[in-house]
Amino acid sequence: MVQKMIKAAALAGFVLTAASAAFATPVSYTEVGDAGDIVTGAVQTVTGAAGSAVTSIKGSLTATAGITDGDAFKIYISAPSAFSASTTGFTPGRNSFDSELFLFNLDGTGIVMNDDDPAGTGEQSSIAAGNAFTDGLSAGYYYLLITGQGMNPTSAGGLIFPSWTDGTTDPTGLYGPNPGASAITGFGGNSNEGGAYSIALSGVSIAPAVGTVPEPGTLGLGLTAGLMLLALVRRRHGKPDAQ
Ligand SMILES: [Ca+2]
Ligand SMILES: [Ca+2]
Ligand SMILES: [Ca+2]
Repeated sequence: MVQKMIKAAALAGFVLTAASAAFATPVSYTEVGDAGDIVTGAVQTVTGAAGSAVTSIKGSLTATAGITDGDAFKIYISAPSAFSASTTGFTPGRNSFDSELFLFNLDGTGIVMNDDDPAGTGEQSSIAAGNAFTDGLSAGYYYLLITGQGMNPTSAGGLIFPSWTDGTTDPTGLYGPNPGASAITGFGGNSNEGGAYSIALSGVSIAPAVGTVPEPGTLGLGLTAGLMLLALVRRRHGKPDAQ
C-alpha cells in the first residue's frame, strides 16, 4: 500500500514538474521604451518564463525628422530549422509601413535580411523557416533588428547586406552578408517608413533555466516533490511507517 502511494505521489510530482514546463504560457513581448539599434542604445532582451515559446514582439519605430529609428531585440532561437520572423500579418494600426528585418550574431556580424516579403504579399518583411541562412545555426542568442526601408546596416567592410537601391537587387530576396562585411558600426541612409509593428515569430523561446528540463535532475525534483507530498498525507492520517 505504502509503496503504491509512494509511486503515485512520485508520479504526480513528476507530471506536475513536466507539465509546468510544457504548458508555459506563450510570450508576446512588448518593447519597453525604445529599443536600441545594436549600434546606439541598449538592445532589449526578450524576457518571460523560462522555456516559454515567444510568439511575437510588438513595438514601434518613431519618426523624428525622418525616421532613423531601428529596434533590436536579443532573442533565443531554440529551434533554428523552425525559426521565422514576419511582419506580414497586418492588423489595423500595425505593420502598415515598409519594413526590413535583419538577423545578426551577437558579435554584430550579419546573418540574413529581407526587405519585402518573398511571397509577394507586400512591403512588409518575412524571413521564412527553412532557409539556407538560418537552418545551420546553433540554438542560442541572436539579435533581431527591424527598421523602416532605407536604413542599411554598415560596417568597416562596407554595407553588410545588399541594398535594393543598387538597381540590381530584388528587394523580395533573402540575403546573407556581402563579402568583406564585418560587424555593424552604423547605418547608411534613413527611412521615411515607420510606426507600430508586430513581428510574428516561430522557433524562438525564453531560454530554459540552467539545470532544469529535460535533464535527469527534473526526475529528482519530481520525486522529491512527490515524497514530500506523501509525507504530508501520512502525517495527517497519523499512520506509522510500515517496515
Ligand atoms: Ca522603438
Ligand atoms: Ca529604437
Ligand atoms: Ca520592405
